[in-house]
Amino acid sequence: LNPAQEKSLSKLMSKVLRHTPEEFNLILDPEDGSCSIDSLLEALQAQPQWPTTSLEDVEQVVRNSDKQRFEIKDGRIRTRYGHSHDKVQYTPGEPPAVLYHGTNRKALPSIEKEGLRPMGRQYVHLSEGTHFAALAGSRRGELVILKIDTLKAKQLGVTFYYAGNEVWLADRVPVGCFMIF
Ligand code: HQG
Repeated sequence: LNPAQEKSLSKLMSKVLRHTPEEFNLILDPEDGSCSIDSLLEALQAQPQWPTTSLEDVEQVVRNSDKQRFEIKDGRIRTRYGHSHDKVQYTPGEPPAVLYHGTNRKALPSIEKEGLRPMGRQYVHLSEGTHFAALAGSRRGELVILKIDTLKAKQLGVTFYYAGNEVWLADRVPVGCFMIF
């Protein structure tokens, strides 16, 4: 795959594994959101643009994903985060004292009023460093990075889940435990 094809296949795999598996006749494991690599390959190959997709192509996308979006284990594949579809189960974890969330200037008034909500996804996405937050927040306009005081959040009833590779998830982050970084 050339870089453009790789990006395009990565987007398709994200769509299948995060958002609309049923559209591709796939059923994901309700616990971890995984499916067998074989069934993913079959689903991809059924797409007009991807009839010859190979295991090597999928492995290339997984290996080169800048944010390590995918995980392959025991012949199965899943996305680590980002799901809008089923609520994948994560184990609650003990986050570092500070986490970051990247958003855009236009969303701020609403976030300052109602806190961070998952919006179209199952969880609010947070990160240990500012890099991931900056990538996320820059997609929709002027970047604003929020700094979350996780101890305060826990006192307000927030549970944090670790999705691996510096990414943390929460059902919500209420007002009173974050500020502009
Ligand atoms: C905002 C991508 C108004 C929130 C990214 C965000 C990330 C509110 C947007 C990952 C709000 C939701 C996740 C409120 C939150 N009022 N706006 N109360 N609460 N928001 O895409 O975190 O490349 O669902 O700030 O880079 O941006 O696809 O979440 O701007 O890593 O792997 O509502 O997905 O990764 O947007 O992105 P999203 P996100 P990939």
